Amino acid sequence: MSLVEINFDGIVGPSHNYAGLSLGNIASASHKGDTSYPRAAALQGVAKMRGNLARLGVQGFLLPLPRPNHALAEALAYDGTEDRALRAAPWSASSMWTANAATVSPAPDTRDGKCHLTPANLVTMLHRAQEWPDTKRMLEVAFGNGDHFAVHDIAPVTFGDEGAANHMRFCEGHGTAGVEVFVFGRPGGKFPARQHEQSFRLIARRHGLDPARCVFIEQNPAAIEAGAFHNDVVSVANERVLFTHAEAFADQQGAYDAIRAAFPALEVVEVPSDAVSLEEAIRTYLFNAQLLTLPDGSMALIVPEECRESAAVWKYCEAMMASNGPIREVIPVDVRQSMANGGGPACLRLRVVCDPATVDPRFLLDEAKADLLDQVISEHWPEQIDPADLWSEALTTQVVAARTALLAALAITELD
Ligand code: SUG
Repeated sequence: MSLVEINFDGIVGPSHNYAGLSLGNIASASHKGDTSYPRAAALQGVAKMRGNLARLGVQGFLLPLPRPNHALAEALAYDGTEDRALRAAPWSASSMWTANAATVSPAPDTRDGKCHLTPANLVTMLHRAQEWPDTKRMLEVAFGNGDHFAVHDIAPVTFGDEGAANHMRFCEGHGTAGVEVFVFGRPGGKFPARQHEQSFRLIARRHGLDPARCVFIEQNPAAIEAGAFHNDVVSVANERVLFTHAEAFADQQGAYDAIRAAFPALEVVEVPSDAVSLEEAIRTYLFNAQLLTLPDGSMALIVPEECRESAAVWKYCEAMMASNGPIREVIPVDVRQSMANGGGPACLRLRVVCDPATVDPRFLLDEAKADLLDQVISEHWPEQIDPADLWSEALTTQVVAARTALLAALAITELD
C-alpha cells in the first residue's frame, strides 16, 4: 500500500457571497456587502486543483453543502428580517474552506493503523456551525472504507474546534510516522479564539495518537488580534519544514523547542517581522500557502497572487528562492474570490495521507473530471450575487439546481 498526501479542495459553492459574517476575519469584514462572483470563484478553485494535479499526480475534492439551509433558517425563526447575519448564515458557502472540515491523523500515527478523521464542530461562528452534519455525511462517503478510515463524531460543542487549519504534522516522509502539532487560542482577546485546547486534546486521544508524539502550542494572542483567526494564516508545515511568521506563537522559541523535542529533524524557516510585518503577512496570506513536496523531493510554496503584489512579501520570496533553504519555488495562484472572504490556497484544501485506492474514486480528480467540473460550473453557477439577492426565488432555484447538477454529473446521488 502506498501512502501519499492528497489535497481535497472544496469546490466553491454556487451561493458564495460576501456577508461579512466572520468577526476577527479582516477580509470577510472588509468585503461585507460586496457583489460576489460564484462562477469565477469556483473556476479559480478548479484551476488551482488542475495545477496541483499536474504537479503531484493526485488531487481530491469535496462538494459544496446544500444551500440555502432551510433547517437553519427554521431553527433561527428567520422571518424575513433584514438582520444581515440571520439573513445570510443559511446561504454561506463557507464549506469551501475544507481546512476546517476535519482534523486528520494519518494511519502511521494511530494505534489501530487507520486514518482517523474528526469533523470540526466550528461552533464559534453561526454560519460555520451548520456545516458539520453535512460534512460528516460526506466524509463517511468519501472515506467510507472502514478497513482504512475511521470518521468520528464532532468534539462536544462546549469546546470550539476548527479542524486542520490549526493542526500541523511533521514527518520524514508523508507515509512515515509523524509528530502532530495542535495549535489553540486562549479566549479573552478582542476577537474569538476559535480553536480550544480541550477539543484538540480529546481528538488526539480519540485518534489513538502516541502522547509522546503530540505537541500542544498556544497561538500568539497578538496574532489573533491582528486577524490570524486560524493558525494557518501565520504558519504552514510540510514534512520536516515549518514555514512560519516570527510572531505566530505565544512563546515562539518554546514552540520550536517543544516540536524539536518530539521531532529532532525540524527545520524552521522563520520570516522576521522586519522583513514582513504581521499585518502584511495577514493581508497577503503568505503563510496560507500549500507547502508541497514535488516528485523530485524539492518543496514548492503555492501562495495567493496577492503575495506577488506586495513589495515586502515578494522581496522575501525572491530571496528565499535564491537561498539554500528547503523552499525553492514560490508559485502564485489566483484565488481572489475566496481571498476576499479570508480563504487562501491552504484554507481551500484538506490534507489526507492515505492510499488513493482506498478513497471513493468519485472524490478524486483527473483532467477529464476537471473539464466536467468546469462545464457544470460554467453552465449552472450564478455569475454574481448581491447580498440583497439572498432568499430571492430565482436565486434559490438556481443555487439548488446548480448543486443537484454537480451531484448528478459526479454520480454522488446519496448526498442529494
Ligand atoms: O471561517 N470565512 C472563513 C474563512 C476560513 C479560512 N480558513 C482557514 N484559515 N483555514 C472563516 O472565517 C467568511 C464568510 C462571510 O463573511 O460571509 C468566512 O466564513
